[in-house]
Amino acid sequence: MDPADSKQRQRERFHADDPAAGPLTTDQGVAVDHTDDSLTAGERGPTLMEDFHFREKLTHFDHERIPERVVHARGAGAYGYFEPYESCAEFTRAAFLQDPSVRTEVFVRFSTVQGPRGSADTVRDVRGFATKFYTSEGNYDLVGNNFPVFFIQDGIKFPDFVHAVKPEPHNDMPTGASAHDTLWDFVSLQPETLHAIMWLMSDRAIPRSYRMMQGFGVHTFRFVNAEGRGTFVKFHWKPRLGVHSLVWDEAQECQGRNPDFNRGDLWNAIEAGEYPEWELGVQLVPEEDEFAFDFDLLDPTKIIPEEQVPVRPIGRMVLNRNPENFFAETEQVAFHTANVVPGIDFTNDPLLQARNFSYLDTQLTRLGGPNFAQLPVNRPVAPVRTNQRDGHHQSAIHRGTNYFPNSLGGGCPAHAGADGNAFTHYAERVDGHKIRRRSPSFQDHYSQAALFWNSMADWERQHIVDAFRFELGKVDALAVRSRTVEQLAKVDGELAAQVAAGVGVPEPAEKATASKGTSPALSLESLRGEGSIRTRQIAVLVTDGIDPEQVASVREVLAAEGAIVEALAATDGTVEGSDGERYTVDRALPTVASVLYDAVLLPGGPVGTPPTTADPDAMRFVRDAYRHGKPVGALGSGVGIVSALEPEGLRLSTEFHRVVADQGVVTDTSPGAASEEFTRAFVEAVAAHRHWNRPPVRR
Ligand code: HDD
Repeated sequence: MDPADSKQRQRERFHADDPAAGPLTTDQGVAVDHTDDSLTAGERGPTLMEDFHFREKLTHFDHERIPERVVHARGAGAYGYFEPYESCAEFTRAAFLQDPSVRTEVFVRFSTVQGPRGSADTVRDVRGFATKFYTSEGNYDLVGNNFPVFFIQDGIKFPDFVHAVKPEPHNDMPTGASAHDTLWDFVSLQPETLHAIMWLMSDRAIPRSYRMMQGFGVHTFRFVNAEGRGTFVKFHWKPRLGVHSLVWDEAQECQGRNPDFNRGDLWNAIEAGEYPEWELGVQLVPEEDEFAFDFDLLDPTKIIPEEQVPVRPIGRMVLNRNPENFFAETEQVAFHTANVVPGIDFTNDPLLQARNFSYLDTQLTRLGGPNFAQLPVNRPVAPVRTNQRDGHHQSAIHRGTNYFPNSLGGGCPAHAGADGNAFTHYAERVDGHKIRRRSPSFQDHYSQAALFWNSMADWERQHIVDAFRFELGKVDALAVRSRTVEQLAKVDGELAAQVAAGVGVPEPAEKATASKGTSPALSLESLRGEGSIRTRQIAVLVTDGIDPEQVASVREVLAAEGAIVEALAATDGTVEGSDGERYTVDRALPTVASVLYDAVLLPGGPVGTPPTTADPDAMRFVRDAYRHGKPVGALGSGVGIVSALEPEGLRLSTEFHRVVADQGVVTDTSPGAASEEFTRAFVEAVAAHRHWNRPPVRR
């Protein structure tokens, strides 16, 4: 039996399938013959208190909701496994990092932070990336985000920060958005937010897919090996598919077209057997190098640039199973930074220290008492033997004694012996005065914000400027806009000037650019992944008269490369091909939009077919795809559709009967089946994800 299945087998014990035979019953098992009408005094009379079935049904329903998470309320989760590439015994004694042949099951929950449970997926926000490893030594939770830095340095500021970013207290607006006065008021007064704010304004805050984003443990943690030697460690998750993002205009449209864009993408990929995969990497810093950096390792607003300490890959995680019940699993899962296993320990990062208090505390309320570790998704696969008893929702019938030491229970459970695998806290020497003061080593808030800015490609910078202009443009208090721009001027003068010009405030006089070199690893340009087009959604716009051979020739290649191809037409049903046959349409254009696809292909009809510019939905589709930097392929008379957009600013270079690939627009006016050259160029354009070297298109 595969030990990696132990969590799945444990879950099966909790499946509650209705028995195949037998009638509907009450919670007490009494058969119910009629659940459609209440018990009333006469046909038109009042409902009777006596109706216990009515009362039980309504009472249960009335209590079906639990408090949503105060942050990260909206999420999507999946099960999978982790396996190390090799033993990490040199650095840590954590059992799940020792043996490449041992798989450890995991549950991962991705989330947005600001919005409530029912908010849209594609908002501008940090994404949570929380992993629960069900290890043989107990649960280990790596509760990370898709940014490597946080907005504040000390957890005592967390309520302030969250109050500022959440909807405003008087009117509960805006939902799922940071573009409002209170957040920017806080930012402008609290420069430690700036580095994370740069990430928030970048395309990292609008991921194309949970499967295409990085994860970070953020804090410096500590590995401890069997000899008790500590090594500082930062955790990185890197997606196999590369890191890809949406563009802001598209992300906003997606919020309406498909609010479940990211959770649906994760669910569908797993159902289709396209299991998302991440590599776990670590940056290791020997303890003697603690002070070798120009920032403090304990400061969670700082990264260790990868060029300074390379990320060492240590294993991979695959998500291969969707939950069976959203509430039972994804909603009730409880992560906690203090869920560590022997070999992984904390540092004195004041944000981490606060988190180690907060998660258990919040779960007591959210999950209604102290027994939530018994919920199937939270149960460790390692044996649990505690003297903790009673409390709300205790579902076990414990027998025997419940205190230590005892003789009446045979002394059980006893302390783990010296040779056992007990967790022993790292014996760090600590001494100092009690003070309430931020360490002077935490004071530089600008250098790494500048490092991030310096490391961006031109198009990434443009997107950052646009994001600042959008966000601050929604701020009513002009003083807040100005103060924020003044802060930006301490990061980079050019950035501040461009933002100032967009939001109607004066350019700051003082521009002390905190130039700090570059870290190429921060740019999305360096994170494209393996260049595959697997699971990319490609729309093929078809209409009557289409050349079926042309469609089939491209479709076959795209499908073989793992892309998901859908034929869209003005209406559902079928279209008539140029051969007189009818071909099935996958979706009607009015039910979808370009923002739901990664690329668009426009096949044509036989020689002489006029371009299909008539359908306004099709024209909008192509224009949006182009505007959002997406690959556009056109064949035969389909090229006519693309060229019809030229007056709108689209630059198109086509040559008669030749494949031309320019700025992600791939064309060939030849009739008949697509050439290999065309399909190769189109696949390459899709693999590149987006093309930013296009001139702007009129909106
Ligand atoms: Fe937190 C949830 C990640 C700082 C307090 N946090 C939560 C979740 C993630 C993170 C991914 C959702 C877990 C899930 O899916 O259930 N939080 C982070 C990261 C942080 C961070 C990466 C900084 C490095 N958090 C942070 C601080 C505090 C909290 C400083 C409080 C002092 N976080 C919470 C919480 C939540 C939470 C209030 C809400 C629901 C929950 O814990 O279970 O306790």
